[in-house]
Amino acid sequence: MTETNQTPQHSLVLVKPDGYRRGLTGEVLRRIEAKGYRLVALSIVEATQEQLAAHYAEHEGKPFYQPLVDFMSSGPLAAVIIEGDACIPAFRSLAGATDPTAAAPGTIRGDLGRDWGLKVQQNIVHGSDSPESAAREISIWFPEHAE
Ligand code: IDP
Ligand code: MG
Repeated sequence: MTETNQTPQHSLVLVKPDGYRRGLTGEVLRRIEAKGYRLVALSIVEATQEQLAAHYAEHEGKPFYQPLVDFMSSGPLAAVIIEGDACIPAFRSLAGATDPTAAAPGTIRGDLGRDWGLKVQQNIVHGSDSPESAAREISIWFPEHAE
C-alpha cells in the first residue's frame, strides 16, 4: 500500500496589480492548473493597508518597502489559494526569480515580466516561500480558510 500525506499543501498566490491590470490573471491561473494544482479559493480585491503591512512585514525598513506597498495598492489584485503536494516550492519555480530580467524564460516572470525602471520590481505574482509563510498569508487574505 502506498502512503500519502493526509493534508495536501496549500500556497497563497497573488496576481499583483500589474498582472491583473494587464489581463494576465487567466494566464497565471492557466499555468497553475496546467501544472496540476487545484484552485481552492479565488478573490479579486483591493488590498487594505493593514493586509499589506502584515503580508510584507519582513520587508519593512527596506528601500523598496513603501514603493512596494504603493504598487500593491495601485489597483485590484487576485488572491488565490492553490492546493497540491509540494505546491509551495512548485509555484516559486513556476514564478521564477524576483527580478524579471533575471527570471528564466518559461517562468511567469521570465515570460511575462520586465523591468520598468521603477523603485519596485513589478513582477506579476507573489507566492508563499514556506509552509509557515503560507499559513500566515492565507490567514491575511482568506481568514475563513485559516489553518
Ligand atoms: P519574492 O516576491 O520573489 O518572494 P521578496 O524578496 O519577498 O521577493 O520581495 C517582495 C517583492 O518586493 C518582490 O516580489 C518585488 O516586487 C519587490 N522587491 C524585492 N526586492 C527588490 C529589489 O531589490 N528592488 C526592487 N523591488 C524589490
Ligand atoms: Mg517573498
